[in-house]
Amino acid sequence: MTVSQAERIARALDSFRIELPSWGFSNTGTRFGKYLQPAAALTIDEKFSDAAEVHQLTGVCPTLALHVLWDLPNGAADVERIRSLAARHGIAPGSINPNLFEDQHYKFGSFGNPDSSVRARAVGHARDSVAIARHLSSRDIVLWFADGSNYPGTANIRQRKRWFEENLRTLHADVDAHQRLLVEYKPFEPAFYHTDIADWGMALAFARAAGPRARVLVDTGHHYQSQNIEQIVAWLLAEGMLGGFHFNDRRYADDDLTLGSIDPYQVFRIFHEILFFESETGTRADIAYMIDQSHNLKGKIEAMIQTVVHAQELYARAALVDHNVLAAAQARCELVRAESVLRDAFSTDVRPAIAEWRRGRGLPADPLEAFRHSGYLERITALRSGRTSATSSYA
Ligand code: RM4
Ligand code: MN
Ligand code: MN
Repeated sequence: MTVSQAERIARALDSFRIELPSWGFSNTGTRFGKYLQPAAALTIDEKFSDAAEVHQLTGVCPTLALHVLWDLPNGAADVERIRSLAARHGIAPGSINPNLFEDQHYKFGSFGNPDSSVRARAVGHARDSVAIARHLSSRDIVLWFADGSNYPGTANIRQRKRWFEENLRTLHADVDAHQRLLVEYKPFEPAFYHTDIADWGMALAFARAAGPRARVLVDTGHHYQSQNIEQIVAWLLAEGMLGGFHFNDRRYADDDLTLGSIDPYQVFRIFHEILFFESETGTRADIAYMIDQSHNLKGKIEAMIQTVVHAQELYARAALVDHNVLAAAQARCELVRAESVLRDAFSTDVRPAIAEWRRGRGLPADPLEAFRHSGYLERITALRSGRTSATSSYA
């Protein structure tokens, strides 16, 4: 590793921040059941505490994504409580996630429900979420909809599209100049015939229909098998419409596995497209990098640290791509040379350089080891065990 490579890595990591999900610290499971962990967070206080532990060891996770129903069950009335927890733990509230899929009213949809009173209720909840975000100085409101249908002929797809456009426009009118609406897509589940926002094209069309403060959110687990995700990322960047990511990995469906655990090269290629865009345009892409993982079997905090460390390694490797050599090889159609530029960067062991970067910032060189020796897990296990989980989960 040359000095200039180490500097490139340091520069890249200096500006790479990752948001943690509050729901990733609580007891979640599969649709078949949950294996409860004695150390899992039950309260929002505990979620902030766990996030602070991850941030303290990694130094790059200053924000916590919040789910309105789970973390602010009383809506705006809980804002003060969240504010004081954020101050106490040194973790700022991150993206605000409305919940439009658990309420019994949403059986046939939320923004796309044929019943106008249910649509109004859904928009009302989303507007409350925008207000909560404003009170918490959170920038992004992440919109994920379970809306869809299970059988052919049972839903008017074009009519639902119109309702979505209408409702997104209404919601967008509430968004102030510092906020953004991030529209997430997902091909299937819980709906198994059609999903109202099934792919990036639909999310892009809806974001454009909503208004200028709306962008697309790419959840890396929300694609069909073998989909070229980095091409989607490149297109959204070119269109100025990439707002953020939900990091996770998948083997089969929306598995919510650890980022890069199945296909690290895929994550590397996504990061490469972003960094290539930034160096070509001389601009910084305004992207919110967020984790959306629920660890069923792994220890929650340990898995979160592992994810952050892994994301940093893949980002650092992507930062090693020599864009000048790559552009020249692409222009001359030197295929093997061009591909090798990526492979060489991907094959580089960046861990010593990252450890150095951490040491230089007063962080533990190996956050996972540091966590295992911190005594935090033993402390919270003793404090938290013996209680029964009262939190709901979507899984
Ligand atoms: C979805 C999607 C959303 C998350 C919900 C609970 O699959 O990934 O981001 O909020 O799950
Ligand atoms: Mn997601
Ligand atoms: Mn998901």
